[in-house]
Amino acid sequence: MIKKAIESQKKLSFEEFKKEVLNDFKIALISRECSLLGRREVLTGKAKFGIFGAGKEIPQLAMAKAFKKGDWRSGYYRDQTFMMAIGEYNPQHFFASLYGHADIHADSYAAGRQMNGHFATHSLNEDGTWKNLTKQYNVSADISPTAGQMPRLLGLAEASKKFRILSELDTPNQFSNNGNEIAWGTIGNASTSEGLFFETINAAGVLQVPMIVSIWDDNYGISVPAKYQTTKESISEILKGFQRDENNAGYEIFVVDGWNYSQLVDVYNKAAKIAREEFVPVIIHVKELTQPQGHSTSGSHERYKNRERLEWEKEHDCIAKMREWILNFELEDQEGEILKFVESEDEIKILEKEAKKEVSSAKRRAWSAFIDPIISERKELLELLDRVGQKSENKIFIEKLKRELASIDEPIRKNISSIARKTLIYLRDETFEEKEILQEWIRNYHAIQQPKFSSNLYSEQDSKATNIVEIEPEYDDEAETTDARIILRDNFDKLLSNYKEIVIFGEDSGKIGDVNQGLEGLQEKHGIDRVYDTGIREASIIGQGIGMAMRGLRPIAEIQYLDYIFYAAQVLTDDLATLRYRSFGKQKAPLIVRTRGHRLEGIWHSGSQMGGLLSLFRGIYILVPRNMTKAAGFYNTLLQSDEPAIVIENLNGYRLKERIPNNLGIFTTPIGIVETIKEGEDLTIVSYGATLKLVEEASKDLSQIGIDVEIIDAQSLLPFDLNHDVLTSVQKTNRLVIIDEDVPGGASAYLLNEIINVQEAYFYLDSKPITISAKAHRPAYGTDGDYFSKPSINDIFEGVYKVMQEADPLKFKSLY
Ligand SMILES: Cc1ncc(C[n+]2csc(CCOP(=O)(O)OP(=O)(O)O)c2C)c(N)n1
Ligand SMILES: [Mg+2]
Repeated sequence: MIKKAIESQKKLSFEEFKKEVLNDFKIALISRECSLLGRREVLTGKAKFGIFGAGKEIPQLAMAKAFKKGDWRSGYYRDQTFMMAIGEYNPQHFFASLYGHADIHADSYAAGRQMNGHFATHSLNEDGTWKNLTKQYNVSADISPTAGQMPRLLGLAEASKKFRILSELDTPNQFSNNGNEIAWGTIGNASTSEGLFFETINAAGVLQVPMIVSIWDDNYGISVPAKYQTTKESISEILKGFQRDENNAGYEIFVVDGWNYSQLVDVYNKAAKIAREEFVPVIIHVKELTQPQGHSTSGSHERYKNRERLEWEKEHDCIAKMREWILNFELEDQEGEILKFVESEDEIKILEKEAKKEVSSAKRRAWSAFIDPIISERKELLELLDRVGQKSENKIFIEKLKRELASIDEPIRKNISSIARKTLIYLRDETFEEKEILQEWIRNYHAIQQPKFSSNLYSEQDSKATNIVEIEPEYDDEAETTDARIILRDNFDKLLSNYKEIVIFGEDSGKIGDVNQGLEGLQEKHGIDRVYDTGIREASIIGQGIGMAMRGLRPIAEIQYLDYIFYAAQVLTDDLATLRYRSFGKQKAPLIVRTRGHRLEGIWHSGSQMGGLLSLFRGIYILVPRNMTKAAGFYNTLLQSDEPAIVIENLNGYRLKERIPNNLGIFTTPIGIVETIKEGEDLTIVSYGATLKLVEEASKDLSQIGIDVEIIDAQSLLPFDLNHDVLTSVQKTNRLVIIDEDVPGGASAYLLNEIINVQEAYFYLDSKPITISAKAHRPAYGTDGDYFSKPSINDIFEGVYKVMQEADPLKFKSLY
């Protein structure tokens, strides 16, 4: 084994090998010391919460050795040693993130937005352009939900395959070197109980992508032991069916003890070779790990581990084991000389001392970088409050607030801001110059501090999707009308030709060209690697898209029906929607999700659950084109930008007739802009999607009795009406009705809030604004089910009529 380890070190001379081993050991010691001191920082109140990598150090050293520039990691909160070993993390950084230092230069992973232990590298330059990802280590930004890292991992691995086999893509480029990159996943043993783990494992086996999943097995998930987590208490045991053989592609599976440094180095080298060269996914089950400090700072493991287990963990602590190995290591060379890593234990003790010292001085540096600016902000405010107090009749109260702020040992910005704002309450009846200075100080303080916590939900670059200008569709004089799906199909054809980085995939998207044939014939034309079928697994379809988009491809992931998006909703809301925000704009995944919904019939085929999506998917654009030309225009817009979006096509619109534009692939539908599709004087109706057709029908009936409505198509729900065109309309009509087929209080309530609260249309209303929506239950099946569940033309007519009747009861007599 030792011989092998030496060979696998590429026959380094013993001195070099020794240096590397001791260097690795030192990294492990530093990492452990961080965990120990980190816990203390939480217990003494300097940090709020901590989750650390203690007990998992040694396998991460081995993984780091096999991890090359250009590779990607999608992992979880235990990987601090790996991050240190690849040089992307140091103790000062560790403490900065523990303190929640809201500065990207201090906490370069998340600018204080994430709990510690959530890692990320920077894929983007300051101006939002891509860095050369082949020249750096890449760590996709971690998320907290257990196994949430798995779907994205699949896409990161699949990207390598695309870069290797798609002849259209020239490599090497800034994203890939002929697809040589491995996507490395890490996951805790208990998290493998999640559906996302199994779904991803199956999908990667089908796809045969260069993915290596390490399972850090410490026998527990917080307090719950393997007996309650995993059949046979062994994940590698139950995954055996995935093992490849002569007849079938599958996985290579390794099982290794987490404290055995030399064996780990050997396994990781082998695994990397298989994944990189053969494109075979690999599982490494790393057993016998421990958790010497318990799960996190919020609890102690003595509560749920018995004495034997605690004893066992002490004996099998991977650092203790490596220490023992280093001490006892002896190798006889050809001349019969005994080679050793250390002459005596003292050398190890020196390393241990150095690690302690390094970590504690890094901690002090991180703390002062964190607290010093806050202290000087407090000082500035205290001086100002002093001046304000001198002038105010409420001096006593202001002095009290001042003392309160001054007495806080370790102030945070909340303390500063809230004392400043409370002071203003005492000054409300007074006027003097210092009060104005204080008001200005508070405004400035918030202008500086708020973006630290709220920026980068969407792109803030000039290239953002809402900046893409509208290009209208153009038509030849003799333009034919056709089934609308043809417009989509021919537009996708143009896009696939124009953008070599596009891949489109989903259930039935390949061979038959999707269930509504919007991709008909495109697999034949553009190849099975660009337009393709997937298994029925919505969450990992989205993961494929996220991972590939993070690596410079332009995936269009299809969710067959909007009703089934909830299988992927966790991935969309936790991963895609937060990516730009949680990485402080340093990572992006411009994924386009294509789906279809609205107005079909039945509990699971009516696709109108917009309110839920609007709440959960902030960070993703939500677009609801009323026809296929509009939809095609949205795809064209999105591909000119770099932000994620969901486009919800109209399920019953594919066979309706539309004219074919002559500028397919070019015309754009602007994002965040409404369209007035009928002008009118009496009342403004805002609606979207398939319901618009009913609104148009009802408006004809209304006009026959002298009610002239203006109809506005929202088109884009997130964001909505950036130009406030609805407000302009309400200023004219003074009445507002919002109509959709979502539940009461769903998307219609969202639109009402936008129009009344944000646009402040209430100033101009002469009637109560109303919403006309579906019933609270899911829509029943069939035409009657639809009629009695969703707003009908009668409902729309009567709803609008009632508003007019209340306004002018003499002219419009009650219907009932
Ligand atoms: C979806 C989800 N459920 C619950 C949690 C709370 N939680 C955080 S870590 C954890 C246990 C994970 O155990 P394991 O995967 O074995 O990793 P370990 O912490 O042992 O390394 C749980 C239940 C979570 N983060 N996400
Ligand atoms: Mg565990």
